[in-house]
Amino acid sequence: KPIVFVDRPLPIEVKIYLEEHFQLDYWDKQEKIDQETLLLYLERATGILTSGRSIDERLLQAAPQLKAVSTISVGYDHFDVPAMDNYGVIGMNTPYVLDDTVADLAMTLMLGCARKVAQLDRYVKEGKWSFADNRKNFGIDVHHANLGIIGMGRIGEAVARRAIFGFSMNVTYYNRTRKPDVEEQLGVTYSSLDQLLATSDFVLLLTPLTKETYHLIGREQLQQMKKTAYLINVSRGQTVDESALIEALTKEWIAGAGLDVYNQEPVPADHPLLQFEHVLTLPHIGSATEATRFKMAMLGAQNLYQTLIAQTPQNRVN
Ligand code: 8YV
Repeated sequence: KPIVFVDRPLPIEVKIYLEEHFQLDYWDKQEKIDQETLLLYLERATGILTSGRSIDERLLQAAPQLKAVSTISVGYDHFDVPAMDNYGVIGMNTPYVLDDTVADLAMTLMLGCARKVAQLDRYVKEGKWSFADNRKNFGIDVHHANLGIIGMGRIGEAVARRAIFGFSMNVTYYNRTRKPDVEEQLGVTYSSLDQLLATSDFVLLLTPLTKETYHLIGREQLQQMKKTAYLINVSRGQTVDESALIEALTKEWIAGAGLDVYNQEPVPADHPLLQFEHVLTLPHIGSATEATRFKMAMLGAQNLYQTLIAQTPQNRVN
C-alpha cells in the first residue's frame, strides 16, 4: 500500500476509509509535529493529506516519493503550484461541499454587522439594557440593500441566491471573467470594481488569494466605499490591506466590518482590529459545521484514492 502522511486529526470514518487503501503516517496530536518525525514522514510519503501546510520547494525536496497532495479546503494558496508542477506533484482541493455553509456564514456576518448582534449581546449580558438610549441599538436593513460580491465563483452564487431570493437584495458582482449564465439565472449585475465599491451597502470578498487579489482592498478602495457600508471578508485575510482597514475604521470611511479571516491567524489578542466595537470578528469558521467539515475530510481522502489508486484524479488544481 502507498504511504500517506496525514498531518491532522480526522473523523474516524475517514481514517478507516484511508486505511483500506493506504499505509498511514498519522499525526493526530494537538501539538505541532516535531521536525525529525516530519522529515521521516516526508521521506517516505507518496501522498499527503493536510489542510494548511505550505507545499513549497523545501517540502518537495524533502519528499522524493511524493505524487499527490490533497488539501481539506477549497483555498489552496498554501500550494506553490509552479513548484509542484516542477516536481510532478498533483494538488487537489475540496470544492462544492462547502459552498452553502460558507454562504450561510457570509449572510451571518452581514446580518450580524447590520443588526449589531455581537455588540448588543454584550450590552444585554453586561446588564446595560435600558430604554432611555435604545436608538444606539438601531441597525440598518439587509433586505433590499445593495450587495457587491467580489469573486463570483460557486460560493458567490450561493450567497447571491440567498441574498436575492431570501432578502430581496440587489446584487452586483466583480470577477475576473464575466458570468452571463449566472447573470441570467440569478439576476445579478456585473460591474467594475470601482462602481461596486461606490454603490454597495455590503462589500463581500469571496476571491481566492492570488498575486492579483493580494491587498485587492486597500486605502484607495476603502475610500471609495460608502460611509454607511460594511466590508465582509470570508475569503483570505491577505485580500485586504489590514493597516488600511484600520485607518478606514478609525477615520470612519466605512461603517464597520465583518471578518472571518485575517493576515495572521489566530489573530493576536492585542491586534488593533479587535479594539473596534463595530468590527464583528469570527475565528475562520466559514466551512466549520460538523456536517461540512466531515464531507470535506472525506472528499480530501477520496481525492487521494482517485489519484494514487484509481488513477482518475478529480478536483485537481494543477
Ligand atoms: C478550511 C477554508 O477548511 O476551505 C477553505 O479554503 O478556508 C476553510 O474552509 C480551513 O482552512 C481549515 O481546513
